[in-house]
Amino acid sequence: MIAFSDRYAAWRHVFKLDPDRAISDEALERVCLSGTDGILVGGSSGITYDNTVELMARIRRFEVPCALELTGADSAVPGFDGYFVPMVLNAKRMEWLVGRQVEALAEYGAFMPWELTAAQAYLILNGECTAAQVTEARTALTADEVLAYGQLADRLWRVPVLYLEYSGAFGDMELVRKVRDQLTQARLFYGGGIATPEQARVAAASAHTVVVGNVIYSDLNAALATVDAAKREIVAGGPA
Ligand code: 1GP
Repeated sequence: MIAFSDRYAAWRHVFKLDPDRAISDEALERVCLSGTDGILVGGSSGITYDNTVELMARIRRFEVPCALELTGADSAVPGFDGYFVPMVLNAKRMEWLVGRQVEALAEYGAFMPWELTAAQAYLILNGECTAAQVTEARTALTADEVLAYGQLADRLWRVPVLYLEYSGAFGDMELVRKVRDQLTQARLFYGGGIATPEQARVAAASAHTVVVGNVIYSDLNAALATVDAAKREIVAGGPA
């Protein structure tokens, strides 16, 4: 059996689906058969056990690997291929760094499938996005601070995934690349504003894994076009 860490280490492109947003069966089928490396299930608001389990069951009709970003005990749905537990490094509200995770572990720690679970250090860099508002993230960071957060996650805490979250806005790719280049063991996930093949290509050249979300709901064909663009960039000499 392939270890979960080996699986996501090979992801170049993933789609993120939000349990709180409607998607037709036809659109979901196209997403799942797109050739993407995985589906991440997660969102910043309105996530419940019921809408998470429903979306998982629909994705499960396809073979694509599917992981859950577990942001609260109430949406801890069994049956995913893997689980990411986000910890928002620059959240002002402590509960998003360690509070909710401790609450969830106090309840479900004994049942956690640890071999399928990875911590995800989140750095939210778009102050406008819902995740920034919910966590009251301190997003006005200098490049040096961003790099320092990267070191904290990668070297000090040895978190396996660092996620640069620009949700809704295309980020600073030069900075993303700098962060990736200093990582020693963590995988760099980048998400935010990817809506064209060219953006997917540039992001894939700057991060290990690119995450495409919103555009699935606004322009499905554009979303599907990001898959090849991201994966081709890697073949053409993207990050190892
Ligand atoms: C959101 O990082 C993901 O959590 C993807 O961002 O929705 O802007 O594509 P977009």
